[in-house]
Amino acid sequence: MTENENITTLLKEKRLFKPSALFQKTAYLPSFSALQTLRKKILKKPELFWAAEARKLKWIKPFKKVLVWNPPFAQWFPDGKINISENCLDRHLITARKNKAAILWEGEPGDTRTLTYQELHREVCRFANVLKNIGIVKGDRVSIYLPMIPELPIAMLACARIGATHSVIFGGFSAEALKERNVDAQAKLLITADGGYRKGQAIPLKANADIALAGSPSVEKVVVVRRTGAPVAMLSGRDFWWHELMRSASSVCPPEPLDSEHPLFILYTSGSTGKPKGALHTTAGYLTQAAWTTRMIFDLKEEDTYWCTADIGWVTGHTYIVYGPLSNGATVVMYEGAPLHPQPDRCWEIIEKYRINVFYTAPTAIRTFIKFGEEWPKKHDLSSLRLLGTVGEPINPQAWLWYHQVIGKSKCPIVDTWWQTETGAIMISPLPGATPLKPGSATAPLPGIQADVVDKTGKPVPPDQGGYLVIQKPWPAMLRTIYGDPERFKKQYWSQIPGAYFTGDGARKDKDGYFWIMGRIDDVIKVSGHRLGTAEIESALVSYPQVAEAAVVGRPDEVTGEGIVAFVTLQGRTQPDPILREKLIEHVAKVIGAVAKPSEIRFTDALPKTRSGKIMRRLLRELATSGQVKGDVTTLEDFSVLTKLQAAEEEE
Ligand code: 7RM
Repeated sequence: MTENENITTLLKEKRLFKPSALFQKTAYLPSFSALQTLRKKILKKPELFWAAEARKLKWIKPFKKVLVWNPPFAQWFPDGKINISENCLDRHLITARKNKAAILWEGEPGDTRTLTYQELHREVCRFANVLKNIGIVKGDRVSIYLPMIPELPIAMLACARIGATHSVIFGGFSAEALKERNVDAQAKLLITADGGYRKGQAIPLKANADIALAGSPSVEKVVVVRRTGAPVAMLSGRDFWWHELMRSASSVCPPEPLDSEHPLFILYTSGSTGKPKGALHTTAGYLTQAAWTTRMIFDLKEEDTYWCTADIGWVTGHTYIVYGPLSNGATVVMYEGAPLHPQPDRCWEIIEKYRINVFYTAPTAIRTFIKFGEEWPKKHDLSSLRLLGTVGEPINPQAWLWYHQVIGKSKCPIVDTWWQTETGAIMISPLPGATPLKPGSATAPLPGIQADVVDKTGKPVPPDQGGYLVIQKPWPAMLRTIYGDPERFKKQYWSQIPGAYFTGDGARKDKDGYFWIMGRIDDVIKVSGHRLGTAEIESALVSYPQVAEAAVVGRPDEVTGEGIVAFVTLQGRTQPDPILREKLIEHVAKVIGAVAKPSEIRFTDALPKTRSGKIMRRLLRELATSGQVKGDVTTLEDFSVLTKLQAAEEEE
């Protein structure tokens, strides 16, 4: 389905799904009018609402100031002191949660581990002492490059406990990408593993890390978790085994009192230029919004078992596997491997096995499940489910309805949650006991969040007209800056639309005020919910010796949301051939990671450019999508380029 068809379908979507009386009976926010009352109450002073939520956390020193706003720099609860790991762990140990499962982990091969809150606390304290013993102090940056194993949240919480700032790098990223992030963050320590399992294979993380380390001079030490047992090179004096360091580590480690604005983590994300941006998130505001959204949007109850299928290497995993659920004392399922391994019903098997109540996944996963057919979920008892969620990209109404009927048996509300790495936590979403749902719409901004769809001057556009999605007031979990580059932070987010944070997304609001996200308007593409910059992929392609120029565009894809199409021109006399095509695809995987592999490479003699030399990606996008160019071409410098590209299209 093309983008336009999709939007047309969305425009026609008129169905409304109201929360059932049964769901409302136990919901925290049990009716539309309760939501309206809450909205009205906090509309004028949203910061007082967030302050009341913040006070529900455990503080080492309570705050008096709520918000200091020197646009675009915000400080939330700046005079308070708090520790996130204490809020996620210690706080529960004096309640009935102390022996409750915090993490139910399942490895891809089927091995399992359970960590109760008490056990998780012990492991975190011990690893926090390991960090101290090897010289990590408050303020240091720690890179974490791990598979989805319990040591990953343990390492994050241990950093948070002593005030080290973690930078988690998705295990699917390449050595190059890891190196770039180590260097940008000036990380002092790297935590990695011998490997991790994915699709039945052991991914060699330590081997990748070794390549990265050759170019990461700031990294002094490396801690290696044994996961697969694969042989790895250990450099004496630099590399240490996790289990050996843990053996002698004390399990007593009081949480460090940290300023509310202490940097909790950096998470790198793609933007419209080649260099990934390190979104910097801090402590108290982030946790306040993470905790509130987790509780209210997932309507999370003490007895629930909750599963978010994201990888912790992306922001969804940070907020909705680790900090949000654990600060609420929830039981979290964590799965190491691929969703279709060994068979397409692995997810349904896990839901049945752990009797999962709340399930949060991505539209691309849902579309993949649809492709494999209903017989796979039908083999399993999914009756424990009571709430479903989606994140990462717009969900097409067809996929929404399948999810609702086949997985949710028409009784589970679906929360379509819109947010970004930069926003830190969910911003636009239904509240499941209160909001009538329209398939394909993330519905409305949360109470306490002021967002709108505006034109270039910042003026709200009329209903059903497309515009820019902006956020007009600071929110507690917002990124504070781009690590090491406050100017870029200002320019990127706060200078495009007057007086507002620009999300980079296009959207429209319908007559009922429902938000419909229409996708990115900049050069960011989302492949299977993974955010990639076209500029990054282009620079990877151009770093290959025979490539002269490259232009990368996204093309709508039924399953992955978008697919990557690369237009490539070659150096000198190099002739295009299928082997070179394969080599280029592998090269991109090596430079960025397998997630960034182009699904198609088209060789061309020249790229369409404007007179000032800018590549006209819009034309390429049209070409890649529909095979034709119908849009305005008046700024094109050389028409013959386009003619040739179109002719090549017809040949293929
Ligand atoms: C959480 C995450 C952010 C971009 C964002 C949008 C798109 C995310 C939705 C969505 C439509 C949604 N962080 N996006 N959620 N589009 N409906 N519910 O994905 O930084 O990786 O990406 O993802 O374009 O700007 S992210």
